[in-house]
Amino acid sequence: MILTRRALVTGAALGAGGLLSGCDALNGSERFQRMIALAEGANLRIQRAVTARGALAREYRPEERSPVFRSNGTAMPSTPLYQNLLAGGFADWRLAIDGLVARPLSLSLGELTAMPAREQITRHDCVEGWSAIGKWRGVPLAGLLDAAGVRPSARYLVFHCADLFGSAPYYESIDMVDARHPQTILAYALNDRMLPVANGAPLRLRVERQLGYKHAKYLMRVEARDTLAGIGQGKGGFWEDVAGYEWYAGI
Ligand SMILES: Nc1nc2c(c(=O)[nH]1)N[C@H]1C(S)=C(S)[C@@H](COP(=O)(O)O)O[C@H]1N2
Ligand SMILES: [Mo]
Repeated sequence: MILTRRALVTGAALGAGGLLSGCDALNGSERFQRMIALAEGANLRIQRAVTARGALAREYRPEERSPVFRSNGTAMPSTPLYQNLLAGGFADWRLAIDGLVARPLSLSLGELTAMPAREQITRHDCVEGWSAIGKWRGVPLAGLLDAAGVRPSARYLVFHCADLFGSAPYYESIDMVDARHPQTILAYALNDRMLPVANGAPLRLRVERQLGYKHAKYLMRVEARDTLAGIGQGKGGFWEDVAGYEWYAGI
């Protein structure tokens, strides 16, 4: 049975006159009409959701960059571990990629900067009411996930950071759709210079379709997991835990 809009309309119109048979009778039923309307609505919502998630964030021209890319949240992690890594020029820093992966990785800054890179000039939007446009250079996360052999059971990536708020480490998480988005990179440079400490040195996440607080700075570890339970208070991020921010902060 092929349903066209015309058939539905005709069915509905004829329904009043009682001249119905077969499919037309079905088309005329109010319950059936409602069902079709609901299904169309659901399809549209799913369609929009799928296409929207994969769409690229706008990229800007070099001259559109903000004169200063301000810092927010932690500007200088105070832990002895981070201070030691910073004092050594991050020569001893490693990024761990582990959890639900076939091949856990431990990558130095030199190894990361030698990998194929992506550059993008994007706008960062913070919920606190400011935006800034900057040029980021970093390693596409999708390639790193393939190198680590992320398991099909992994549903989330959790980003563990070096800075603490009191005794709570900053952390964030994203799903695999955002993890494999072409503009999702682990960035080590801002505006053609190595990342300043205030902006997350030596490595920070750029997840361009989401708000600022999702872009975890001071990365130490990327953990592939099947649940967000058991980390922090279980809401998937520091601000989600302490202030009820949305876990999916799509823009
Ligand atoms: N580790 C860590 N990551 C973080 C934060 C933080 O305090 N610590 N602040 C978040 C917020 S709210 C924003 S808006 C951006 C700010 O990035 P910027 O300092 O480069 O401007 O980093 C996000 N990532
Ligand atoms: Mo923010």
